[in-house]
Amino acid sequence: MKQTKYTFCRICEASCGLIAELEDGKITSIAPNPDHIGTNGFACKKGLNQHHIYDSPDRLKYPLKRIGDRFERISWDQALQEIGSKVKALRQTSPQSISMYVGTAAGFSILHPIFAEGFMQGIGSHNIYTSSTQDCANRFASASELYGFPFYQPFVDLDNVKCMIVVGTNPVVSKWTFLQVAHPAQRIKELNARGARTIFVDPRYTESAKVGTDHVFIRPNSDVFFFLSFLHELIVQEGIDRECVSQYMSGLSDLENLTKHWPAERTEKLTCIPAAKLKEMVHLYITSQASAIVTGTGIGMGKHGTLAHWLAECINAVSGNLDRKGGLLVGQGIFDFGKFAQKKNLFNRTRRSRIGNFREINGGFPGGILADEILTPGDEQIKALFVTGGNPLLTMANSARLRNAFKELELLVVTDIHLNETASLAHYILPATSPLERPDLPFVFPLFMGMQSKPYLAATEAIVEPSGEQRDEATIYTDLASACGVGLFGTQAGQSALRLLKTGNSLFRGNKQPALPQKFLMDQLLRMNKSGSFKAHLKNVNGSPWRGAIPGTFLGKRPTTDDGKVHLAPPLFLMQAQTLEKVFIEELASLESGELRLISKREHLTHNSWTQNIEELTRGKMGQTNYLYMHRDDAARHHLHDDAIADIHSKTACIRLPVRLTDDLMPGTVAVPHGWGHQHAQGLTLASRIAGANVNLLAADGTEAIETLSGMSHLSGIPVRIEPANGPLDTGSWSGIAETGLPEKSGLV
Ligand SMILES: Nc1nc2c(c(=O)[nH]1)N[C@H]1C(S)=C(S)[C@@H](COP(=O)(O)OP(=O)(O)OC[C@H]3O[C@@H](n4cnc5c(=O)[nH]c(N)nc54)[C@H](O)[C@@H]3O)O[C@H]1N2
Ligand SMILES: Nc1nc2c(c(=O)[nH]1)N[C@H]1C(S)=C(S)[C@@H](COP(=O)(O)OP(=O)(O)OC[C@H]3O[C@@H](n4cnc5c(=O)[nH]c(N)nc54)[C@H](O)[C@@H]3O)O[C@H]1N2
Ligand code: SF4
Ligand SMILES: [Mo]
Repeated sequence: MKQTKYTFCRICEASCGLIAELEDGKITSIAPNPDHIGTNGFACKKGLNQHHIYDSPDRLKYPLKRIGDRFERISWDQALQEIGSKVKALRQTSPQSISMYVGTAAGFSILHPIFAEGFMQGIGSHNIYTSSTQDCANRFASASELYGFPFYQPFVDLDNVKCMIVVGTNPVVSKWTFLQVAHPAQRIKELNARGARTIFVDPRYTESAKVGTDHVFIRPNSDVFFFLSFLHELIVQEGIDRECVSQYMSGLSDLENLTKHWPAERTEKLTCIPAAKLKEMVHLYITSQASAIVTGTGIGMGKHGTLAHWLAECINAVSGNLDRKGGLLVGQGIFDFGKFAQKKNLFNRTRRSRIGNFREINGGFPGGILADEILTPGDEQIKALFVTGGNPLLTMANSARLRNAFKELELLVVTDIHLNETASLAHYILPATSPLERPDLPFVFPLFMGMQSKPYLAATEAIVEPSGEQRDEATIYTDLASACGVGLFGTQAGQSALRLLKTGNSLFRGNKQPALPQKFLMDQLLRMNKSGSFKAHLKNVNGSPWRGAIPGTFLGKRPTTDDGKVHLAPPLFLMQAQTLEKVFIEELASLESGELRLISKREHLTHNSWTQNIEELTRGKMGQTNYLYMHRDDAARHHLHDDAIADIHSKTACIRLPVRLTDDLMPGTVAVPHGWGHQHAQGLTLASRIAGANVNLLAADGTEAIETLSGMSHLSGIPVRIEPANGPLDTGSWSGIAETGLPEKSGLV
């Protein structure tokens, strides 16, 4: 039987509206939905081919248990019971010995992260790690200090902005971050067509920069100095909206004191942005009247991501562009999340990590100390880890060390749709439903914070049934809580209610896996917040019109700082800024020595580490390996040419990759895409046969390698040394290439 079903994509923030064609319950094709009011017929190749990922013969269908170096199918009852009894035993000694890593795929389901967090609350452990210290904890740390709430993330008013300065994000490939924008290339072109200036500040002449009106190269990791000079110049050119600042903000004089040491003439040597160019940019930013600086992971993954992001936010705020038409808006979702969080004291936990004394940011500790937390003996040493919707062994810093740490765990439970490299080390693997096998509401940022460039609300059914025993994560974590003898969210009454709901719902599911009534739970969320019903939104297959972010609704009204003002100069940040003199000297020395800096590079056809197991996304030369991208002058200096094989050395490891020459990188900067190097994944048949190396072998972990204000790992701007390879192309090693030049093979278990 043929059917047509409407849904939306849950791979990235664009959340494109999709139409799936089905035959006998299986998806045969996916097309963009041309009538969708938010995404207007846009979708990318990943989204349109996702059914091949979920229908792959490698898809996890049953719970698995590792016996020796093999996995055996077991029943859900056995898996839950055995995991539960191990957790109970560990919990008696220390609840903190049980930890969780929440990956980015979890964020693309509304219930998954809530129930995973609820499980950890039930366990009584605060040892939670998330992929946010790989991508955005700097933004959360900054917003917590400035506005009192991590999720106040101002976003550009794309419809009205006249001068947009984009620093460290490549929306044409990534499809924007911290804002839902479908078809970014078209949106940027629309801006240009109505006379706006779109300036990209990036060490690479990116796909986005090519669409923008201007591009400026910047030395990796020097953004903090660029923003210091920008703010300095903004003050000199009298671009401060003093009335707005005095009414709604505090701390301007501290910023003035800080920036006076950093005129553009001083920082140009390091940033490689001529002072005259920066002054011109500031002039344009001031005179355009509707301006915005937009940042992304390029600065977050750098060394001083929190300070850099903080300064960018300050520039937007003190110039009067925050909360103004054409500047930056602070959205609101189906409820006032900021007020709610303040009332419930949600994000003000003050715990410190056992290793390194790091603060919790958004209820999570830095991923960069996870290996140390596992390897360092002590009362709260981590002995068990739940990994949910992530693949830390490819995506986190110093993967080789992390992998050795994971081998020491007494219990590793991975909930995923594939047997990836992290799952390959697990004691138990729990198969999850795929995005298209679960009902859902939009991504948390639009739903809770209104972070959309075209506002709408939507709901989707599960459009296909799982073909095995896969379960949704809300059900998995409720069952795990029962098996571990704890109540989800720490309440036994709540746990009993959820169990009842699940039993009731499962009665009507015939042969299907038992499950919580997900649609009912999401319906309650909508109704509680007077946002319609799940059913009503389902009917609007093209999205339901929704209120957009309104200028003038934030300042003086919603910040949740103690005095309701924007705190421009948090003491913690000012203190950290004192170290910048030393940093500047070191960075300059590095530049002058000709030291190469390695940055990341996202690609159209890969999504972090999980899209390389299907033919549709790996065809052609570019789909068979990642490359080392180099400027041709750098390559010549290092005796390298197109397709030559290079060894890339960092402080932690060496990886070997073929070279691709480009004129798009600034000299002194090289780039390697992440998420590659699947040779040790037991269950990724295709991906494990293709080439490529894991670039995160080159990133350092441990307390010294972490950005202290936010706990961010340093994954971009890494100092590297490059030379022609003195051995064969790497076909898959965990510790990189040994110094002898021979690929070091390590066994799986
Ligand atoms: N060098 C370098 N490293 C980086 C980055 C970089 O730019 N450079 N980028 C970083 C960024 S931005 C991020 S967010 C992190 C990502 O880090 P992770 O979240 O650890 O990695 P992903 O590869 O996104 O892993 C997602 C996993 O979820 C699984 N999955 C997909 N759908 C579902 C589902 O519905 N349920 C469940 N349970 N699992 C599902 C996939 O199979 C995959 O294994 O890594 C980062 N690491
Ligand atoms: N196709 C695809 N789309 C994705 C993903 C994917 O893996 N593939 N991942 C998704 C995820 S999880 C996220 S978080 C978002 C991230 O979305 P973005 O933040 O847009 O990520 P990138 O595309 O990596 O853009 C980072 C940019 O920063 C630049 N850069 C690197 N170092 C520096 C520096 O020191 N200074 C400056 N100024 N720039 C620098 C890089 O050259 C790059 O252009 O993308 C999402 N979308
Ligand atoms: S752009 Fe993102 S949301 Fe849209 S189809 Fe591609 S992966 Fe899915
Ligand atoms: Mo991310």
